[in-house]
Amino acid sequence: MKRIKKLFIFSLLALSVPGFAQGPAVKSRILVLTDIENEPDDTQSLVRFLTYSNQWDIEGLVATTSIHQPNRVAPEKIKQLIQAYGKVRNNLLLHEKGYPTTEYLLSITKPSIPEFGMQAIGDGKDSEGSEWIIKVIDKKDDRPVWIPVWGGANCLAQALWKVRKTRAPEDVKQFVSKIRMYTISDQDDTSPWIRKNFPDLFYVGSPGYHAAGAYHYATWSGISGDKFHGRFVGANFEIVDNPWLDEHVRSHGPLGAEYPFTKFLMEGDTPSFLGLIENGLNVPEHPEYGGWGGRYELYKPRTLKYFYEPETRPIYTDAMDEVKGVDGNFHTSNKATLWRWREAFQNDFAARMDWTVKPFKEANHPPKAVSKNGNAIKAKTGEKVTLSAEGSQDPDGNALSYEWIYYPEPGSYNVKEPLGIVDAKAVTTSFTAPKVMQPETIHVILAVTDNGKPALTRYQRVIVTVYP
Ligand SMILES: [Ca+2]
Ligand SMILES: [Ca+2]
Repeated sequence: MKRIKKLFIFSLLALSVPGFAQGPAVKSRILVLTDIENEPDDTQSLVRFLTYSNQWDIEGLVATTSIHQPNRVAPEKIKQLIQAYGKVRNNLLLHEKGYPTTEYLLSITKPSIPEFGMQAIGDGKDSEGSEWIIKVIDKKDDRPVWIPVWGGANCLAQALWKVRKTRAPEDVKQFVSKIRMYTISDQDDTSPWIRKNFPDLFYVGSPGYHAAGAYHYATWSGISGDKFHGRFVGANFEIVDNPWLDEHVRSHGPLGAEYPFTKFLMEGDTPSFLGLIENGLNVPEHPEYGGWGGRYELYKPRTLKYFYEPETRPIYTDAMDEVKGVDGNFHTSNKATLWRWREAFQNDFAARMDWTVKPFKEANHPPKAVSKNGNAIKAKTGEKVTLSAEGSQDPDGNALSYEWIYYPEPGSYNVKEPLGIVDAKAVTTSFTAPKVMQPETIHVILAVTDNGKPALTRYQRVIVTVYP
């Protein structure tokens, strides 16, 4: 009875606000592998991750090794951060529902074995972590399991090794089909091993590579890259630098106090889950669409930094966007696919840190962006395509501003010239469907930003298919 009522209410909501249909009705399942304690940035990433823990069904937090920390795993550090989160959980619940309990999070925190790379693969190398990974993937649940890999991948490699050794090929295939893996470069030699041995595995990774006498930085470095890490002159560095983090994160209660000072780059591991946040822009199953975590296209990657092995298969890897930077110039780079959203995802994190210490009325909450005409529009060449954000709203009653962004790169049309959107800052606007020779897709992103502090942005992605 209750269920029917819920379904009824949900369908009413879906009818009244069509854009909500792609909202968080189904949460993503996530299992994180982290070489936490190798340097400050895993700890930083885990603080941010915990403030979003109500967005997902978190199913595992596994402490691993990596090239930077080959003989140690540090589950105790994960537990320390969960305890700090426990002190602010009640306050987070004033702002949004669904934050998991500390008891639950502690129960899914597991260690891998403290050995490096392929040395930890084979008979007798099972660990609490690798057994847990198998258990989570085997669960009777049709949703895939997203596995952000912040260090080495050998705990997952051992799980795959064991499943392949003990199961029939079709069962291995089924197991692999549930995995969605994102690695922050190759931090041990099991990443290339996984790619080679499991060619069907959904794999997103940006290794960075040497070419033409220069090192090309991995997409993930766009999270906070600075002069030292490749001079991303178009990106705003101030909002990822220590003074900003002092003001908006470290000064904020028991969880903020756990956020360490940045030694190299802020949160190098965070791009692995930024693209899983429900914001209306991110479409996790389509890394080539682009989102807060950057954009990745399916092809064979270049030579890898640490563990060279000829690549045998395509993965989702570095894609290029042309983006206007804060310096006023256009930049075409893989890092730009990530730093283009930096202000929005930093403000979002700052608001969530406010949630850990402030009452509802003193903090900001994101608007709800609505695309009145839905997320898939069909049009013929020469036809007028109407775009409307009518019905967008803000839970704090903030004033909203609108921006319709033509995003050429993910579409098949992919023409860099402006699309001719009549007034890109209006609630309702239009453009004329361009001339095409065959059906082509055009991605238009609606960004709705409130005037709260900090200003928060939510999106709708409208994919217009144009027919000749
Ligand atoms: Ca790491
Ligand atoms: Ca607001």
